[in-house]
Amino acid sequence: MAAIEVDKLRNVGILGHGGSGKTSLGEAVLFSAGATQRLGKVDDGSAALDYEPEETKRHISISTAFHSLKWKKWSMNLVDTPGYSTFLPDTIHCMRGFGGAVFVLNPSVGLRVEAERLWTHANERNIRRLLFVSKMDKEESDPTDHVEEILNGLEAKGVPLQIPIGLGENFKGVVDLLTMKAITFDGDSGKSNQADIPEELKKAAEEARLRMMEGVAETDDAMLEKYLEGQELTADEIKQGIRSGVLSGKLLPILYGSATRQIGVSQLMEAIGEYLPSPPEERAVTGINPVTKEEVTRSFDATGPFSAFVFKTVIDPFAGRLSIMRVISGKITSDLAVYNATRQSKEKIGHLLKLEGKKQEAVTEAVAGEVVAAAKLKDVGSGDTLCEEKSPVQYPPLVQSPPAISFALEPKSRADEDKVAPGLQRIMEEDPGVQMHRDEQTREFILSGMGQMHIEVIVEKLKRKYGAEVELKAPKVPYLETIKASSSAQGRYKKQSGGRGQFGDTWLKIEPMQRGKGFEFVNNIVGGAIPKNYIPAVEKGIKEAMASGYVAHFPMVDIRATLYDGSYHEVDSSDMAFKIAGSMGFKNALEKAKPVLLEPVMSMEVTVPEDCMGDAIGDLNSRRGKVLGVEARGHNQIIKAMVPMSEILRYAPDLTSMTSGRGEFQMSLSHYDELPGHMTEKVVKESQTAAGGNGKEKD
Ligand SMILES: Nc1nc2c(ncn2[C@@H]2O[C@H](COP(=O)(O)OP(=O)(O)OP(=O)(O)O)[C@@H](O)[C@H]2O)c(=O)[nH]1
Ligand SMILES: [Mg+2]
Repeated sequence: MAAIEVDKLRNVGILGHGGSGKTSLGEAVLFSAGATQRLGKVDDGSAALDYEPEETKRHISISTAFHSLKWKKWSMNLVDTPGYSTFLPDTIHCMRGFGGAVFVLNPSVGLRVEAERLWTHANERNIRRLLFVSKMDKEESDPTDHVEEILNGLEAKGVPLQIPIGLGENFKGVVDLLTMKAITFDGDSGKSNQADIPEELKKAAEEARLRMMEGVAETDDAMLEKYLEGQELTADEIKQGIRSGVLSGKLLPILYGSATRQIGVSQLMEAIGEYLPSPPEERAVTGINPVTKEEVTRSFDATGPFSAFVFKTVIDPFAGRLSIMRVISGKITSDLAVYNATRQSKEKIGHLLKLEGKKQEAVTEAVAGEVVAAAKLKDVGSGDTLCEEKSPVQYPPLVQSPPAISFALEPKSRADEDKVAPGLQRIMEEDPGVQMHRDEQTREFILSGMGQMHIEVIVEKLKRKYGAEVELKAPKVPYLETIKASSSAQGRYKKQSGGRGQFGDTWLKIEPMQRGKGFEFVNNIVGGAIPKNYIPAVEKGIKEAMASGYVAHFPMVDIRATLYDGSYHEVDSSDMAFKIAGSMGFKNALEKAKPVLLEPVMSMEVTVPEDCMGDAIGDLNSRRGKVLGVEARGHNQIIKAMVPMSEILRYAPDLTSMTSGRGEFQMSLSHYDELPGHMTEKVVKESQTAAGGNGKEKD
């Protein structure tokens, strides 16, 4: 295999809302480039990028897929991500694998909540983007103004590279504003012809070209001067201007097309090559040196010391566990000894594979910027950094999304029982949105995920891959707990028994933190009141106490705990004693800290026909919902609302009967709010019943 030319490499993600046409676009790109022999279709299950049985059955993407291709002088690695909110945790993690993306938009659908979320994440990760307005064969009115409006809302500066020729069924191609030529396509063959701009589009094309030049000129003083003096910018200048505008994140080129009809696909590929960054042009990645804790910044440089970030794990039926990583500096080879900076352990690389849809191809090396999978590593999980032991670096870990829905799982038979836990363990390695724990009291498996469909997918996978059949029981709301006041207390653990005693003594202050901040531990011990080596044990004790809650045994969050005093005993103190003292101190402090329950609140978008709107809003209000606004979309109304999860668990059948099956909704976890006081008792009772009716402490 020829060595890769890094400056010609484009790692491109495809991002956009659920069903916007990402996979279809990926398939069209692969087919145009000759990477697949026929055009894969989502609808008949033939897509190379949606190959898992759970995906082909539902015609949606559930897990991110990778495929490489060659196009002209460029090597591309396409990363097709899921778009439905239920499956976004995987998309968000996989954003660590690319620095450039095609954002797919359907203007008639507008900006969906999940698209907005992805946009924000892409901004945070400095992912450079092109906008592809897809499904133009379905757009019945000229989308250009609407696109601009959406982009204004996102505070993005769009520059048109094209205008569409024809709409809906008559969509034929695009006018290229750089060459001022009309590119039209023969039927659905993907073959195009170039001609002069049709008379009726000339004016619109001129205007759009001006908008493009204006946008480009604004990013560069010299060009702006030339432009304002009325001089034409050359094609090369415009291209260069767009490129630097995209690389600095200031410009968003807009292209139009149809994936299923293969219109505008090669134009998009050209734009990917011309305007999206090669790895060395992406922003360098900052981590820390795990030994000195100093910041370390690595650019995508193949000559640097090796480092890579594992952002996804796949359990392949044949190849075993695949750790999918992006090489950030240096190179990885198939016999390399590496250091896992996250787990502080050594690993030996064995088989290296490139992912081609569901297939893999063996490779002997991968250099900075490339995405590669290593098979059967000993102890590596998603979120780990691999590096050279003598130049260690640890990149920021993956952010976990809190689960939105929980069910109790019941194995169908005794034989299934033994397979459930190991099966779920492996599914959790692959899927960042899944969480599972065994409730000690009820001995139930509690499975948490991002939504109803997500849970169904997990159950199917559990059966297909691991032979475990389960039934789902009533969903549980993942409440949390926090405190509303600050307080201080002592935790003193002393035990004198036969031989060596146990002694640990801590003074803690606990205070509420802003919602979403999690947990912070502050060590304010001065003068060695507690020796340094016992401090981590105190923190561990506090964390354990937080995990088992106070009001109704739900995990506690948004608390800062400050250890400010204590004492120790030369002989009797130990990690164990300080862990218990930390936990006792925390529990003592809780008594005066006004602990309360927090409930998850969902952000909802309910689409209903006009005549059902009053009923739908009334119903949301009766569920303690807050309606934020209503928007018209064709004959439908979209109601945006915030509703506590406990009120909306069985919404689907109610909405169906309210709208005679014409309504639909999407929801995702928005935030946690304090549970109204009068409802606390009910939740406490439920948690006691779940714990066996005795209301005993969990720990
Ligand atoms: N008419 C038309 N239909 C399209 C086009 N692109 C995709 N579709 C259809 O839109 C539906 C969704 O397409 P997908 O490619 O699965 O969309 P996606 O964005 O990958 O969806 P998720 O990955 O599940 O978020 C399918 O029924 C496609 O056939 C297009 O350009 N024109
Ligand atoms: Mg898809």
